[in-house]
Amino acid sequence: MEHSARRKFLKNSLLLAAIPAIAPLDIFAFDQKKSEDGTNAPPFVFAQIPLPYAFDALAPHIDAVTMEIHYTKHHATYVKNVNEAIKAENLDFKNAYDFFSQSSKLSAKAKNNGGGVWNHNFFWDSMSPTPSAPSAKLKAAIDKSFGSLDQFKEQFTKAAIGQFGSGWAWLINDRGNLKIVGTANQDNPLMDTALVRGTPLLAIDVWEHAYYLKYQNKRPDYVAAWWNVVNWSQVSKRLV
Ligand code: MN3
Repeated sequence: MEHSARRKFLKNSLLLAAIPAIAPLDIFAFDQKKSEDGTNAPPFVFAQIPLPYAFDALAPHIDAVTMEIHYTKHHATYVKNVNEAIKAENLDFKNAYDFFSQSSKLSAKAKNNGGGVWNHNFFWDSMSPTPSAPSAKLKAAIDKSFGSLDQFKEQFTKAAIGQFGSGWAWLINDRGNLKIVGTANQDNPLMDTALVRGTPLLAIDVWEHAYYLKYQNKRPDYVAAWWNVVNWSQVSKRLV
């Protein structure tokens, strides 16, 4: 390759490498709070999705008191705090993707609470009292990346149990490759600060507030029970 062609090739490679692995997905637009006139006029602010089931719907795997406190106290507080930060700091993002893709520029209050809102919306929407199974497409992608559904569950469980302190375990789609990643606190794989970025497909909250009332220190029991309420049809829809 001659010199200038090589330079052009390198430049193009760098540009390609800079394209984030995140697909903007309409199905994740559940955090887009509309203005009072019904439009998405700026600034973008975060909102809680309505819980897709009753507080006691996931019992006995997740008990009603934990669900109620988690949704009405923890999650609601993240909404209040991030929207306070958006106002006080005059933040003007188009949507949550825009927000997280610039998380390295955000204050700790904006980043942590914004992650807190989005992650919980995603988490509620990843569970259901109605059993379901992965679609053929998702099953094939899981087999390709992990060998089998059982091997995937084993590795994901390990990541969830092994996440030190407060955080999350995620299944993400990184341009066709499914990966399991952990994030601390309220970080998520959409953030430009994430070690591994990708489109989230499934997540489990492993903060103690997610399980301590029923399971106390026994995080492995919580994770084992949680598999019973995974909304596989929703997870399947996220693989596009
Ligand atoms: Mn939580």
